[in-house]
Amino acid sequence: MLIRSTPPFPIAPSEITPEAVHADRRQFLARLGLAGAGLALTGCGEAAPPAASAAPAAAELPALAVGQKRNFAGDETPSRYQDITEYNNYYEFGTDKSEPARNAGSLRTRPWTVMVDGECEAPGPLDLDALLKPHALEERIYRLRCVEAWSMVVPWVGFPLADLLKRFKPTSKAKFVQFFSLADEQQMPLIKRGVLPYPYREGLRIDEALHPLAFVAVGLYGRVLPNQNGAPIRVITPWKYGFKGAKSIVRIHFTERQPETTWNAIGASEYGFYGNVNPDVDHPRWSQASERRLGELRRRPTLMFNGYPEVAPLYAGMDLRRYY
Ligand SMILES: Nc1nc2c(c(=O)[nH]1)N[C@H]1C(S)=C(S)[C@@H](COP(=O)(O)O)O[C@H]1N2
Ligand SMILES: [Mo]
Repeated sequence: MLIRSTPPFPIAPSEITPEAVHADRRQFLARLGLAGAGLALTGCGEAAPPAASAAPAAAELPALAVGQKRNFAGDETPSRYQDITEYNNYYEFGTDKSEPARNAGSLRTRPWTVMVDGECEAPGPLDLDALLKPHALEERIYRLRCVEAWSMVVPWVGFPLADLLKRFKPTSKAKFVQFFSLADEQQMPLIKRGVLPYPYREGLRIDEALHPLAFVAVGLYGRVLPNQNGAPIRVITPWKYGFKGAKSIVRIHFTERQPETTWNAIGASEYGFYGNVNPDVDHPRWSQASERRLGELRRRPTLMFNGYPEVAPLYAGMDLRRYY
């Protein structure tokens, strides 16, 4: 007999059979050419330091008019510009951390259109410049913690995600919002080879997306976002693992059902839909208790919600070991 407690949200990770997860994972590794090689794709927390490479120097990117500046990382020092822009995860441009900086020069960020659809009263395609126009830019220094157990501190430039989403008037049925990255094989070398199921997509519960910490980034260190960091527009949810923040967004989709997300589809046991940073819930293949901060020698303890406890009420009453 199947006894079901009513889950607060559909399709809990635990409802997916381990067999399905393993099959997915094998297929995924096969696509990467890694099956049987005994290679872990992620968890490369001890990868080589960023190589000096072709990333444009900060001074080459246009400066942004930044108003308010706020530090959400306590006394922690922002990571070096070079580390932030030459050590990236952007699989459309390569799976090695140094590849996005070398390959993302082919990304054209204008003209750029964002399609907004689903459960909202004001859908439609929006030209990026029209989309950005009403928003005053601010700087927010946030920690960024990758699920692979490395981290950095980034001075993002952008504006609250809630301010953007409210403009589209989500309906009462909009329980979730999904973000799609560009998937253009002309501009992105790895789309055709299918390293991930593209387009890269991510999603948030609507109340998470409307939380004041959820941010839209269009720049860093006072300048336009380098392509490898997700230009021209990306999502940042600092209390979640980095994979929750889709880069180079071309579509925003409001939906009633929990949407499919790229990493969760590949391996739900490894990459939960929630993706909240949690030192007590280990990845099946490594501990999440500590992290390697780029530019530092000693590991740091990982903080619950990445040091943003103000998001805890979003998860009141939820078992964070089950919904991870
Ligand atoms: N489209 C897309 N978005 C993405 C990724 C990706 O591969 N493709 N990687 C994610 C992961 S795993 C992380 S840790 C962050 C890294 O952002 P950064 O390179 O700006 O540090 O981007 C996220 N967004
Ligand atoms: Mo990540």
